[in-house]
Amino acid sequence: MPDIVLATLNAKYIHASFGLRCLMANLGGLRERACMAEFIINQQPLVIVEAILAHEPRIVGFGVYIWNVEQTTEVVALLKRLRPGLIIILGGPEVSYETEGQAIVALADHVITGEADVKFAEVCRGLLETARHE
Ligand code: B12
Repeated sequence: MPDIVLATLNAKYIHASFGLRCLMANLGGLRERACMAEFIINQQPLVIVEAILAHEPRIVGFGVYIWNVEQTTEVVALLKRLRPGLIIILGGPEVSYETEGQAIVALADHVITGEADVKFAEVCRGLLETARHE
């Protein structure tokens, strides 16, 4: 089972997420402990949540864009209700500027603004290391 799930809600099935693929490619040694889970904005939040939790991850990273912020907020709220210990990391253009006051940011554990190719791997490595020593 992967420790890290990289997820996003695309607007349509044909719009695959380049952002997630960049993060995945830069995970280094953590790549084998991660998987991608892409959905579309028309799917029910509970269906998305079930699919993510089926992987039994410790960290879920969401790519947040203008077209999915509403639905992703619902998904993150549900995940936190069902698995309060699950670590949620957000990134993407919709959470990269003026993040204060955003409902989704208040629900998340970490937000990485801007390009996260290197930073996402660093943050995950730190979090998984800390958990191992607790
Ligand atoms: C290609 C593209 C599209 C494509 C495909 C989108 C897709 N889902 O793949 C198409 C043509 C479909 C498209 C359409 C639209 N787009 Co567009 N698009 C782009 C564009 C030019 C490149 C995106 C890209 O692949 N970048 C390269 C990747 C590697 O970067 P990235 O996605 O930003 O990911 C990085 C970070 O954001 C971050 N990150 C991403 N996900 C995650 C997840 C985690 C956990 C973390 C930590 C970090 C993280 O790290 C990544 C690597 O550095 C950008 C502009 C740009 N220069 O980025 C606009 C952009 C994403 N689009 C934008 C908009 C507004 C739209 C439209 C709404 C326009 C319209 N009015 O119709 C539509 C609707 C979207 C739809 N229907 O899906 C805005 C989004 C603004 C926002 N706040 O979200 C952007 C930023 C352009 C802009 N400056 O306004 N778009």
